[in-house]
Amino acid sequence: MGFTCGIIGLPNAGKSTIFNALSAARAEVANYPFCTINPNQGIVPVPDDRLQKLAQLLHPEKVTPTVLEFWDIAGLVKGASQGEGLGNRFLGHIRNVDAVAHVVRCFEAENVVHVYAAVDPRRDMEIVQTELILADLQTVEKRLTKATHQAKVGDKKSSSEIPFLHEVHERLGAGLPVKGLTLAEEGHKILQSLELLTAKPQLYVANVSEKELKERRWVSQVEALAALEKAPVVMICGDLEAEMAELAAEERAEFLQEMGLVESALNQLIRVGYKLLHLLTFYTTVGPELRAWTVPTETRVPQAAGKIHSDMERGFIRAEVISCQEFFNAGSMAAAREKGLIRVEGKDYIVQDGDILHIRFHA
Ligand SMILES: Nc1nc2c(ncn2[C@@H]2O[C@H](COP(=O)(O)OP(=O)(O)OP(=O)(O)O)[C@@H](O)[C@H]2O)c(=O)[nH]1
Ligand SMILES: [Mg+2]
Repeated sequence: MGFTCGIIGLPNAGKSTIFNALSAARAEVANYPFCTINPNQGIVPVPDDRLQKLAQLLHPEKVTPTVLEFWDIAGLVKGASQGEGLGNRFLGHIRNVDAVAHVVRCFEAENVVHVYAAVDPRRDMEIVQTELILADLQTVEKRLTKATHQAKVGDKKSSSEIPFLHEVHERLGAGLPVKGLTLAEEGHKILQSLELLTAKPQLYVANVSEKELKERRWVSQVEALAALEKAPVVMICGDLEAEMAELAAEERAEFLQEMGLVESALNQLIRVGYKLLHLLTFYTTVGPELRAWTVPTETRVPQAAGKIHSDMERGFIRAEVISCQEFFNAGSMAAAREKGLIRVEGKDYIVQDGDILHIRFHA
């Protein structure tokens, strides 16, 4: 199962433009609100310098990067939580993602309608945030009504939920996202089962023009609001990235150089999204294939092995482990082995970002 990042925002913020550039999947790009009726899904490889370096040293026949899935979600409007626009459909789709990339329009374009007249990132962000909070309030209220009812007929579990639900309700009622609320452990379990929208990790994408890239008139507004929730901001020139996505790899590198950029903003978006999800990468070399894998931080090695094959988790014996960095220093597996750099770890070992794993298991 992969990890998913939903792209949300107001209509005409540039979500599909960015999604298209990201995935080469063909979501409709049009100057028309709601051109995205179905959520479009796209899978993108996670840019990874270590994997490239490993490939140079190991000469595998095949190199497989790890991926992140992006969903292009229909635009949200004021009143979505009450069913306005594509309200419920919108909210249903976003419940299924692991993280949210919120695209904020920071570009002026006479030919691209803004649903609320002029460019105003602060207002736009507040509209979206308010809708998410209202939707969460509904979810919590529904659950509260149910729990209160069941508590009355003597259900202990339901009555123990009530104080937590009130806490969550109070926070949302104050106009704040659930994320950042500290609850007792029991409360966190209840939170998880509620799948609240404002509990999801969120990053902001400021979709800017080339002019705004230099002037930062609106971007600073986005950064100020994002800072309040400690959310990262990525600046993207949507139409420029879309153009770049059409280019061949070499031409793209030239284009970047001309623009004075080190990497495309899309790469940055993918990496920030990956970090936001608290994911880490480990590597395996099995036969001719060098492969990168993704697991959440704090994953133990048998569960990590289970990503590769369920047999490996079930029959797990031990893992041979070396960090990429140590491997790079040694220069080859043979040298690493000679220097005793390859550790043997048991089932309680917690996988670290950049580990190269060799799993021993009973078939
Ligand atoms: N000038 C300019 N136009 C852009 C930029 N990004 C997107 N657009 C244009 O804005 C229009 C809408 O872009 P979309 O990507 O379809 O917007 P969306 O957020 O997916 O909109 P909905 O799916 O309707 O919610 C298109 O005509 C794009 O070409 C940008 O950075 N600069
Ligand atoms: Mg769209």
